Amino acid sequence: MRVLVAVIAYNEAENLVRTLADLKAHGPAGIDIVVIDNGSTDNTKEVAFQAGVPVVSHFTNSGSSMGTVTTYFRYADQKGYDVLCQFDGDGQHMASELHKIIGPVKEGRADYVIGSRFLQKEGFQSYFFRRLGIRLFALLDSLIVGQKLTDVTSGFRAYDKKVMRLFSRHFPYELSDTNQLLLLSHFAGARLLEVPVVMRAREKGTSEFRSMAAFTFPVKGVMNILGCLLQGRRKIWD
Ligand SMILES: Nc1nc2c(ncn2[C@@H]2O[C@H](COP(=O)(O)OP(=O)(O)O)[C@@H](O)[C@H]2O)c(=O)[nH]1
Ligand SMILES: [Mg+2]
Repeated sequence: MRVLVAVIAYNEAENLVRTLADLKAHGPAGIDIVVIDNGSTDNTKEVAFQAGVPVVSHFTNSGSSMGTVTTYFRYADQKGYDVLCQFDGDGQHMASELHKIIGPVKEGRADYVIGSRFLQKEGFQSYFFRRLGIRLFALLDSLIVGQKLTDVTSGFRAYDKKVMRLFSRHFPYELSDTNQLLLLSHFAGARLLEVPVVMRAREKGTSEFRSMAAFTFPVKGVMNILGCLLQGRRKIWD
């Protein structure tokens, strides 16, 4: 099975050096890596080149990390990967934890795996207000999918081929939050699974949720959930 780890990065030159070194030293054997650079204005692209990792670079910044999601789905689908993982370029995710999200997809136990930092409550647990927002959306998403989810904004995820195709071919435009990813996958028939993982705090720079986005995030989230519910179930796997 061919596994692709898509490292998403926007102005992460400083953190990306360590992220790529960690992936090479502690990632599962045989994985391919690609950096999705969201129009960075620093040396992000050069850092990836120097590490010998292929880069897909947006000409301009798409406005949020979700812009990179559409790009990696298309890249992985076009190149025929069997498993695709999202991995943040800011160093919060740990290469040694990758097997936990890849395993269930490889073994055919799940189509969409979320690495949750709240299941074992070890490592970085995020900030109070962010946790509050995550709780609200975890509750709403859990009610809709009929399954308990805890870390619904987690960027540490693995998808199988069907989910890759779903977003690459049926939703080839930019999505605006993870509620959409989860609900549209669920409505299409994906089996979701959360597994416990450990994350670290970001070392340099700030999160995209620590500015105005902290206020727009809940509003956008509720609108996105309503939008997904209006679209309803669409069996568009095949
Ligand atoms: N802020 C921001 N991050 C982006 C963007 N595109 C990709 N990313 C990457 O998305 C990942 C997660 O972003 P981050 O702000 O750390 O969000 P958080 O970890 O959920 O708090 C990081 O690796 C960023 O470099 C973007 O347009 N804005
Ligand atoms: Mg982060």
